[in-house]
Amino acid sequence: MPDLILHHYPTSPFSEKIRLILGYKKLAWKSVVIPRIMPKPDVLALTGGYRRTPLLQIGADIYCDTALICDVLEHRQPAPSLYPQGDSGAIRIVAQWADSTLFWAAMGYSFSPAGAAFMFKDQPPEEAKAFAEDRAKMRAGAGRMPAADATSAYKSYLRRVASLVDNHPFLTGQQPCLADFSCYHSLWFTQRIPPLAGIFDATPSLAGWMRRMAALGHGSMKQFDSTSAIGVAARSTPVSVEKNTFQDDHGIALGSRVTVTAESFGLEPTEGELVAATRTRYSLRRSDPRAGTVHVHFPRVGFHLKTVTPA
Ligand SMILES: N[C@@H](CCC(=O)N[C@@H](CS)C(=O)NCC(=O)O)C(=O)O
Repeated sequence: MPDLILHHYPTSPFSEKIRLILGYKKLAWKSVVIPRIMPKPDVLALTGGYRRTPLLQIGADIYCDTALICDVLEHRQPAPSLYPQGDSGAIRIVAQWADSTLFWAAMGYSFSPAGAAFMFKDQPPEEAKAFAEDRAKMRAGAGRMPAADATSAYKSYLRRVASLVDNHPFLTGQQPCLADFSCYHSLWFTQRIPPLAGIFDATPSLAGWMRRMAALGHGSMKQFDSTSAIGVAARSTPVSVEKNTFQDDHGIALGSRVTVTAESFGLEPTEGELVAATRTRYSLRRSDPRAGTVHVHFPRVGFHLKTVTPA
């Protein structure tokens, strides 16, 4: 089976979600550390535009967005499952809430002046400036949640999550499920900023849960580099998607030239030929001078599909 190659960086919360799932499933993987701000030429050689973090590469297949990456990992290694009580809409709904609403409150709180000062304290001022400019551009004009509003919301959300772990070790019982990983990564990010970690004092049951989550580890990881990862793509053939059932919600035929763009931030489109559109994902075939022919996959939820109008 081709290797799992995760393109990520250490401080990325969504990457921590995936690293822990790799640990929970005891998977071996290769680690490519990518830049946290643009430019990211080696990422774009694989995705054709999408710049968010992380990406999962398996040969010449590139999986974007952690919602899809979780499905891919669950398929590759079904046990232990991300759905210990069976796949449930409720777990996916909580995970989606955590990856959006909880995440943005946590970021609004964590990037308050005290948090930002701590995060960039050992870096030259230009780093902080470049990071702020990159993220402002990535949000395409949408502001970050004001720190005070984010703090209020985050405190409420922490109480809600804590209430779920009052009576059992993980959110839904004895084993972690997808919702645990989605709720955890934002809190992990805050926990790493000591001047802000006092926010957890009001919800002590979270401490034990966070320790149990951290103890899942990151699986068996080997360092890799982006040039070698692009070489892997170039030498591989994407998995055939021809037999996939086509769900056409857009009136866009397979074989069309399309773009897929994230709905909310990081709006750089990926352009290619639509080779599959299943119930849950889009797959685009594209060619890159270095990576060769790759299939780039996106979840339907959270992404726009559009045809490219000929110039
Ligand atoms: N919905 C996306 C969100 C990913 C996301 O927001 N990642 C952050 C890092 S944790 C990001 O892309 N930041 C900008 C960047 O890395 O370029 C997912 O689940 O993968």
